This record gives sequence, structure tokens and C-alpha cells, in this order.
Amino acid sequence: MSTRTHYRACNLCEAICGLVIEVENEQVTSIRGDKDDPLSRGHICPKAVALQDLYEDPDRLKHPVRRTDDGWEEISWEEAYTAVVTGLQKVEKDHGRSAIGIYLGNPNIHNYGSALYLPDFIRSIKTPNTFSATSADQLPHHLVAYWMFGHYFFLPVADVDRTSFMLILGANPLVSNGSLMTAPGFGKKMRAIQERGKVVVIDPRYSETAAKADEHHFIRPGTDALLLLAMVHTLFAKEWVTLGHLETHSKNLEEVAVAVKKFSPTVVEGLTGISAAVIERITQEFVDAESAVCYGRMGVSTQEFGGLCLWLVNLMNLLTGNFDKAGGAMFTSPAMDTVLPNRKGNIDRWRSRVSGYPERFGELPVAAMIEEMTTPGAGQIKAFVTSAGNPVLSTPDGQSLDEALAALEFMVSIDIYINETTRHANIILPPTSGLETSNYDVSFQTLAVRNTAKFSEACFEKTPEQRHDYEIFQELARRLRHGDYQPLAEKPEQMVDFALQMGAYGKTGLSLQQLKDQPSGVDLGPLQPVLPERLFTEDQKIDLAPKALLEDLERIAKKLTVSTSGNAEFPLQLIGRRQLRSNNSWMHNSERLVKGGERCTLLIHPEDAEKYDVEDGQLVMVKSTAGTISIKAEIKKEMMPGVVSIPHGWGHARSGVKMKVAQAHPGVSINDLTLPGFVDELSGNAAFSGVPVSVQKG
Ligand SMILES: Nc1nc2c(c(=O)[nH]1)N[C@H]1C(S)=C(S)[C@@H](COP(=O)(O)OP(=O)(O)OC[C@H]3O[C@@H](n4cnc5c(=O)[nH]c(N)nc54)[C@H](O)[C@@H]3O)O[C@H]1N2
Ligand SMILES: Nc1nc2c(c(=O)[nH]1)N[C@H]1C(S)=C(S)[C@@H](COP(=O)(O)OP(=O)(O)OC[C@H]3O[C@@H](n4cnc5c(=O)[nH]c(N)nc54)[C@H](O)[C@@H]3O)O[C@H]1N2
Ligand code: SF4
Ligand SMILES: [Mo]
Repeated sequence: MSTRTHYRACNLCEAICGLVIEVENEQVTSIRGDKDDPLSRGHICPKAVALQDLYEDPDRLKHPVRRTDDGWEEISWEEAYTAVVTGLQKVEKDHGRSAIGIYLGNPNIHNYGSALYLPDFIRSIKTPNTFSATSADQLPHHLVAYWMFGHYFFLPVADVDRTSFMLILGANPLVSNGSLMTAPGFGKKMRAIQERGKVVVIDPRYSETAAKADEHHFIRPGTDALLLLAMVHTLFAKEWVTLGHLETHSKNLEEVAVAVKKFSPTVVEGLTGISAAVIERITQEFVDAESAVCYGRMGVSTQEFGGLCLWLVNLMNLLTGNFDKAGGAMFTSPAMDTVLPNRKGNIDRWRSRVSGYPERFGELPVAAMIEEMTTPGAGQIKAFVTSAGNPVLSTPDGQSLDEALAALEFMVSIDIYINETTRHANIILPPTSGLETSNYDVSFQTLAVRNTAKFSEACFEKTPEQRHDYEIFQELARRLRHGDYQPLAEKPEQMVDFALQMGAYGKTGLSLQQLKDQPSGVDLGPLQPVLPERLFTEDQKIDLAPKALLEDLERIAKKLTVSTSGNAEFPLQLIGRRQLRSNNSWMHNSERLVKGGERCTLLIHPEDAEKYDVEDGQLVMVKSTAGTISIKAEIKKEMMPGVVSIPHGWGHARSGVKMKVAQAHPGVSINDLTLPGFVDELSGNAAFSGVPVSVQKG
């Protein structure tokens, strides 16, 4: 009997937990947390063991497949590549480059093969119509970083290991395990913060994180920018503003003071639902704490004022002297640094054809995807490429996207499943995944609350028939460029080795070999101050008041004059939620992750249940201007009155999906209710928080 122990980082979510995997006769016998991993220190969540299910899943594709009138047929890689290149080139010839659209999903960023080689493929197509999950997620964070610090990926991270006061808006790290803040084992870290001080949560739902925090306040969805404006207003009104060591490295403080003047706590209390007294007290506690950090994520990013929210989150940290300082918001010093001066990002170079959304970092917002496919005219999308994405379930008005995909001339998906989106592809190219891949987490080691470096070898060899994602992207780039393509390095691990040796720790000997010798990972210590040296702005100053954000205040000022209590037809506000045993839309094919009671339910407050005559456990119709879904209601006091919640990523009952376990636990898709036209107008990011809906007995 052969046995071996394999060490790697889980790549399912941003927490990148260290795993110890026991393998006997090439079968996984156990997956547990790696206590020696310097970042995760043994933490894992229930999804880690599902890596085995993913590896063994009979529904996972191992060969390219072609859709025919009689169903899917397996084809060779040669046939598949030829069909893909022929299909794309035909559409380009007939309708031009813009007629090819691309959508990139979340797992691309969790895999260095995709992260490092996908750009070569995209450059081979050169279409303005590139979309990604970013504009249904963190786009405002990038935009604000670009304007304030000069680089779209120079994102501050909450120093949770040292802070003594944490103000959390619109994040549920006890379930999500942290986002744009790689903090595995957040629960333990949160208890330590509470021992040092306090954790306050602002959320329209009494979330799992709120339930463990010291204090929680309901907020009316979409009004966080008003709350934060009132907090920054208070900093000026009470003369608490201090920039600390960044005083001479910042500009436009006076503009901030003027801009926030009219947003006093008493002006915003009625709209946010949080009293002026509470706003002032929390602000004071933030200022008085030995160190404090304000952290905002999905709930404040995917809403109408996402850009303003993230700007104000940064201002809370900056103006209280809690920026680039232990216990505040800090930047990482990653071993492989991809935050480079020649990649600051670009914006506004083109606009979307139909609605005129501005380009953001090479992409157009997913909000524009459907109309770009369905509106006739030059530049209409006729062919589509998806890579590791399931936009039918993950982007606004998925039902209409579903129909638009069905009407395309040609579609190709680089994906491991035939799911709600990829079932429309003519060809699916399946890469290796999970345990079959080696990995160095390029992005999330750059967003981690501690500087560490770790390399994961593949646990299992791929079969000769399989291809790694980077091999697929290289081959497609080569063929699309008629052979005129040479990758920077043949394999991603060569890129990593080179970058590590050129990086900050290369001088002291950090190399790929060292990481291979220390498979649990290498500790590079707590976050360090890096400013002003690492600022990317031309004048080496932080812009506290970027013009576009000041201008966007006019949009929110209009909120002060209108009631937010919903309209007569759609009186309730819909928000989402994440669940520990889900991972967006694609891990529902693991029996152990879906077993138990129905999880795709509508949470509704008892007062609203009474008002709309809804009983617990009953099927109800939830309606928005995009559509109607039928879902089981759960009456819970954890919801703010007037707000209802549905988790995203469900809706597997569509015909032609080939994921047996998921189909047996289908749920319905919240994105059949969300609206493409409901966006943060500044960034173009989808607004999922606060979609107007009605609820009726089914
Ligand atoms: N209403 C609402 N909508 C949301 C959200 C929300 O909170 N509410 N959240 C948004 C957020 S934050 C995100 S990140 C997006 C996610 O949106 P998407 O990225 O579009 O969706 P995922 O569910 O992550 O789909 C991942 C796809 O990748 C495939 N896949 C998995 N592993 C691999 C691999 O190794 N290689 C390849 N090639 N494919 C692989 C899966 O089969 C699946 O098709 O959803 C967004 N949509
Ligand atoms: N288990 C699990 N973990 C995951 C994922 C998953 O699907 N499942 N997905 C991963 C991904 S792709 C991401 S991006 C991260 C996201 O990580 P988080 O942002 O931490 O996760 P969410 O659960 O979306 O948290 C959003 C919170 O905002 C609240 N909220 C909604 N609207 C508003 C509002 O208007 N204002 C305020 N203040 N709060 C609001 C919601 O009630 C919710 O508690 O999670 C990652 N981790
Ligand atoms: S928290 Fe995320 S990285 Fe850690 S084990 Fe769970 S899914 Fe994997
Ligand atoms: Mo995400």
C-alpha cells in the first residue's frame, strides 16, 4: 500500500487555508487543517473536504466536449481547438472584433495558471467587450485605490491581528472567511480583537458576524455612504482629524471638509436608520481606540454608492491616523509582487456601445452584457467566451442572459462543468482543477493580513488526456495569433520563481525551491508601513478628495430629499447572503455540502410576514421588474424590517445542466430578480443590495 502526505493551500476562497491531505493508493483518505501554515494555523471550513468530491466528481469534465443535436460528444483536443479558433475567427471576419465577448469568472483569480496566462489569450482577441465578475463584486475598491493611491490593485487590508477596534460594514467574514482581507480563522481573530477592544457591525441583517460582535446596527440597504459621510463629518466637526505620518503625503483635505459639511448625523439618521447619537458615539470610540480599522466589503461595494462607500471607508482610516499603521488599514509586502508601477491600470479608454458605460481596467461592466448581446447594430456581441464563470447565475437578470446566450452564433467555455451557463457553449474546454493543479496564490497572498508565501504542488498527476488551464490559454493564443506567440515562460511556476527572486525577499534567498522545501509556507512577518515610498500617484501624495468622487456626492445628496421606504408596487428591499457550505454557484455538486434542509430560502421579518400574509415555511412569489421566483419563506427576526434576503448561486433546475447532485438541490436564482440597470453609476458595478421587490403568497 502506498501512502503519502500532501501539503497545499485550499484555493476555493480567499482565505487560502493550509491543508494536510493524506493519500492512500492514490485515494484521498483525509483532508485537515495544517497547523504549521503560518497564515491559517490549522483553520479550515467545511468546504475544504469537498476538494476530494471535486476531484472524484463523475460530472466533472475531463475531455473537451461538443454540443450536437443529439447531446454532448467527447472530442479530441485537436478537434476542439480547431473548432474554437474557426468559430471565433468566423465571427470576427463577419462582424468584427467587438462581436466577440469575453466573461471571466471568479476561480480564474484563484489559480495562477489562469491568472498569469489568461491575459495572453485575451490580448489575442482584442475586444472592447470584456467582462468579469469584478463588476459584480469589488470594482469600486479598485477604482477608489486607483484615484487615491495611483494603482488599482494597491488595496489596503485591515490589520486584524493588531487592531483594537473594528468597524465592519457590509461584510460577513465569519461565513465568507474574509474578502480583500485574506484572514483564515477570522472567528479567532475577531475574539482577540474583542479582548483588546471592540467589534461593531453595520448590516441590514443580524448576520453570523453581527451575532458574535459586541454591537450591531441595522442599516437601510444602500445608505452606508450617508452613514460614513456623517462619521467623517463628525471627525471635522469635533476637530478629531489627524493624518499622522501621512500629513505631508496627502492632499485636498480641505475639499473633504467642505464636501461632508452638509451630511451631519442628524441629517442622515432618518435615511440610514441609525440615530445621530449612535453615529457620534461610534465615531468617538473609533477615534479613542488605541488603533482602529474600518472595513467594508460586498454589502457596501455592490450597491448604488459603492465607490463613495469605499472612498469613505479609506477616509475613516486615513483621517483618524489609522492608515499604514499597525492595527489600522495597511498594505502588504508580498513575496511575488504583482502591484507594479507599469500596471497601474487604465480607465475611460472606451465606452460600451448601448448604454455608454465607461471602461474600467480593460473591462466593461457586466450590467452591459445582455444589452450588448441583444441590441442589433455594428458591434453587437455574436460570439462569447466564458472562462471559469457562471454569469447566468451570478450576474443581474440571469434569465435574460440565459436567453441571450442561447441566441448567439458561437460560444466556447473553459470550464469543468456543464452548468447553467456552459450548457449554451458549442465547445467546452475543461482544464484540470483543484488537487490536480500546482498553485502559488498570486492575488490573495497580496491581500493577506500577514506576509507569507506558499507554493502548492499538484496532489495528483493529470492524465495524459487532460490539459492545465495555462496550456489551454497558451495554445489558443498561439493559434489565434497564427503561431506568432511566445509565452514569457512556458510554465507558471517559472514565472513565480523569477518573480520571487526579483522580489523584496529574493535578496535574502526566497525562491521557489525554498517554498517547495517548506510546503506549509514561509512566514514573512506582520504587515509593515510602506508609505509614502510605495505610493503610485504622480505627485507621491494620497488624493483624499478625487474629483470624480466629489462630483458623485451630488448623486447621493439627492437621496436626502427622497424617501427610501420603497414604492407601492415593490415595497421591500432585497439583499443577498452567503452560506458556509456554498461557494458562489459551483460547489453544489458535492453531496456533503448540500445535504440537510433547504437553504435557498427567503428571510423575512415577522412584521413584514404579517403585513404580506406570509407563513413560515410557505412558498411565496418574490417579484421585481426583472422577473418572479417562487421560494420558501423563513420568518426571522434577524432581518431588518422592510428588507428580505435570498442567497445567490442557486437555480440549478434549468434544463440541460449536467450536475446531478446540484440538480437534486436546485434552489432558485436571486439574479432572476436583480436588475442590469441598477448600478453604482460611478463605477458601473452591479448593485445587488436594495433591489425593490414585492412578496406575495405563492
Ligand atoms: N445577487 C448576487 N450576485 C452575485 C453575488 C452576490 O453576492 N449576490 N456575488 C458576486 C461575486 S462576489 C462573485 S465573485 C461572482 C461569481 O461569479 P462567477 O465567477 O460568474 O460564478 P462562480 O459561481 O464563481 O462560477 C465559477 C465557474 O467556474 C467553474 N470552475 C470552477 N473551478 C474551475 C477551474 O479550476 N477552472 C475553470 N476553467 N473553471 C472552473 C465552475 O464550474 C463555474 O462555472 O458572483 C457575483 N454575483
Ligand atoms: N462560504 C462562502 N464563502 C465565500 C463565498 C461564498 O459564496 N460562500 N464567496 C466568496 C466571494 S466570491 C466573496 S466576494 C466574498 C464576500 O465576502 P463578504 O463581503 O464578507 O460576504 P457577504 O456574505 O456577501 O457579506 C455581505 C454582507 O453585507 C450585508 N449587506 C447587504 N446589503 C448591505 C448594505 O446595503 N449595507 C450594509 N452595511 N450591509 C449590507 C449582507 O447582509 C451581508 O452580511 O466571500 C467569499 N467567501
Ligand atoms: S475557508 Fe476558504 S480556503 Fe479555507 S478551507 Fe474553507 S473554502 Fe478553503
Ligand atoms: Mo467575489
